[in-house]
Amino acid sequence: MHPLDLIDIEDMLGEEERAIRDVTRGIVDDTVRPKVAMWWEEGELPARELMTGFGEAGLLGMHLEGYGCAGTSATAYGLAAMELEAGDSGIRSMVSVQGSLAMYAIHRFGSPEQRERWLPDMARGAVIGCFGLTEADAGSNPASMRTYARKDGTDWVLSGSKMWITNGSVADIAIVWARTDDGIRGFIVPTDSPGFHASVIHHKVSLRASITSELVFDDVRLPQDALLPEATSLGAPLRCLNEARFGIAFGTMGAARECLETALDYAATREQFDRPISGFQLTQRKFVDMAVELNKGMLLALRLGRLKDAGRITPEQVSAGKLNNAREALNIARECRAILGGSGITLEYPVIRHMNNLESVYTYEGTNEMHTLVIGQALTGVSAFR
Ligand code: TGC
Ligand code: FAD
Repeated sequence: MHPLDLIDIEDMLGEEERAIRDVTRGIVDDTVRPKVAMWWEEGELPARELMTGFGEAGLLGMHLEGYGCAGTSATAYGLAAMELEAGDSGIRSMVSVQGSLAMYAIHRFGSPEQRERWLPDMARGAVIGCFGLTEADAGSNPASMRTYARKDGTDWVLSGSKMWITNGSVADIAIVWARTDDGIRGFIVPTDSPGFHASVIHHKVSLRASITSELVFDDVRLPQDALLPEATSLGAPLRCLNEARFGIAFGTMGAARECLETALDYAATREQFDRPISGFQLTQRKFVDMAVELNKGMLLALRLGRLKDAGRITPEQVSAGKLNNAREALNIARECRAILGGSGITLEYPVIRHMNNLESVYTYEGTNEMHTLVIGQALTGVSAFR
């Protein structure tokens, strides 16, 4: 049994779930771990090459049915997200945005023709998607978005901008959410459309092994069949977010596990006051608290997986997973960083990279406060957002 698996969670996984997790771990070992610190330092990564590899491995939109998708259980998808994020949150993000946001939007809200046109290529990683909901002035409150699509004959004309868009500058298509005279609607926007501009956001000190972009739509003309017919209100993008938030509940536990493993190894050999620092009671208390939180977070994620596979998961339950596991993973990463002392501030160890990444994870897909208010509303029946 893995020493961090205090309560034998392994025993709760099915054979196929373990196999998918182990294969994903192997892919991360081979293609991510050896280079990710360099990508993070340089702020650049071979996104297209990675996406093709993840597509070949069946990781893109893996929990979706048909159209070349692997059709695995939600739990297996979560376990894969955990392994990807043990490599780097940016790598998990790349896969989440492709599968849980862009592909899911088309799968759930697209026409049969749109699904046939885009999903098989996206599952292979040959077409990269991004998901544009957030704007510079509409983050936690996407209902206040200003991007507007007006009808012009049978066409649509899209104007406005989106901010903080993962995969934005490398994407072939963008799922763009826009205000229309008929409420908030979603559009599949080829990124080579005239008037579409994407620019990379530089100077990030978090999620550096991930492409984050600003998108600008300068009267982008789209045919009628760019519209996602089944997405008829803000509820549609929020439903997509549930998918990605679910993956984050698992993924963050991967980042936390990696930090904890690193700190345990380090503390076993690092000596001060003539003994390994792992022998100090204060250090052991930290390890115990972190390992217990990791196991609780894993249990929570797994429970969400089982609920999702049974078709019974609710948005509030997903919020509980995202809220708790992003928060606790960040706490674990910070504590592990401290255990590594001065060595903890370098990229020689993965801990500070995970710690800085988790600041983004804490904020995106609904901040800690948004998920608190979602659960608060479920508990009290009172909305405290506005
Ligand atoms: P509200 O009036 O409550 O709801 C509007 C409609 O949506 C429905 N709804 C949901 N449906 C499914 N899942 C959910 N989680 C839902 N939340 C709400 C709701 O029932 C209603 O339906 P209907 O039929 O009555 O119209 O909306 P609100 O404007 O008050 O907002 C609620 C709030 C604050 C919870 C929502 O705006 C929110 O979640 N804000 C956070 C925004 C956010 O998370 N943005 C993420 C952008 S994408 C991203 O960050 C990608 S990061 C990369 C990666 O994933 O790796
Ligand atoms: P704000 O909404 O301005 O919030 C600022 C602070 O105010 C937060 O602490 C927040 O919790 C708090 N706050 C706001 N309202 C309330 C309230 N009612 N009560 C209490 N506190 C409140 N978006 C996409 O659409 N697609 C992507 O692919 C994507 N990728 C991202 C990648 C990265 C690296 C990052 C950092 C962000 C990404 N986002 C993406 C955007 C992300 O979803 C938003 O940053 C997030 O939703 C928060 O919005 P904001 O940054 O505008 O912060």
